[in-house]
Amino acid sequence: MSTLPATAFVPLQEAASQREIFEYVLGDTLLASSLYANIALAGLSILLFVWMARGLEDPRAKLIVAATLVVPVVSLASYTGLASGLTTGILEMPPGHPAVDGAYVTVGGAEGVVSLWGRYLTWALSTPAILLALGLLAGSNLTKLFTAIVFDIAMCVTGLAAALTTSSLALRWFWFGMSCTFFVVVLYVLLVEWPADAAETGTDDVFGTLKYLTVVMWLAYPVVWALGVEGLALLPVGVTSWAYSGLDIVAKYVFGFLVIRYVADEPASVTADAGYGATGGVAPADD
Ligand code: RET
Repeated sequence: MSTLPATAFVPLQEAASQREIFEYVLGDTLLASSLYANIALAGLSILLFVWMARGLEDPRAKLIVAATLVVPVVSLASYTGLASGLTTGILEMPPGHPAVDGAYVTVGGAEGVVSLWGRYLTWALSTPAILLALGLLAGSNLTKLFTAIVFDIAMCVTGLAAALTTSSLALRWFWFGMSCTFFVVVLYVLLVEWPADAAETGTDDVFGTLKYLTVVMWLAYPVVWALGVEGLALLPVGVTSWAYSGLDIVAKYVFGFLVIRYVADEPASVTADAGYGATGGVAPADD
């Protein structure tokens, strides 16, 4: 008969079930309200935006509205996933992470940080829609639209990698740095390329407002990541979550309201020309 060494019986960390996480979230009023408030606001925004855009005829104006509508639609699904425990997890941080001595919680059999990782995943769907609406308003060409959107998706996916990496603290920050580098490309298009296009298109007034709103709000997201539970752990999970939720309210719903109000009031400045339906905005070849 062989005897196993005592270490073989050290209990392994168990994963918390979705139900345990769902109940944990409900029990933390600050955290729960940061999620449920956004579910309600996303639903109301969808209804309001559809109502505001009723009667629009032009296909390009409708495309801007459709892109803007994607944002609360994705948000509704995103926050439902977070609140239900489907896209929220309890993650054990790598050695040396500041949360280990303070921000750890025990949920079911798991001990770690409450990670609302579904946010980063769904940003990869909602932020391209925001950029599509902005680019169309500015009168961007396809090259700039593609560049902004691809680097934006890369920013979100590497942000997700930063949040989910548990092997090494240095690697978490390496992913964070990579995500910030991709963000710089998005900022360049927003601050340099599209303002020039908007001036030519004649939408520079509304684009100027939306550009500042977007740049100021978006810059705060990496700051919240760095200060929140997943970064330096200076903010507790409920405050981190509310910081993102508050930014989302302005960057998604207030933003969407301003876009649709402009398109509904002045559809002429964003109207498609005759070739739009046939070419989708791509110039036909000469031959
Ligand atoms: C992360 C962490 C890694 C570094 C950077 C980030 C930037 C996130 C941004 C998110 C914007 C989200 C919006 C959502 C609306 O639906 C991923 C936080 C640069 C800019 C506007």
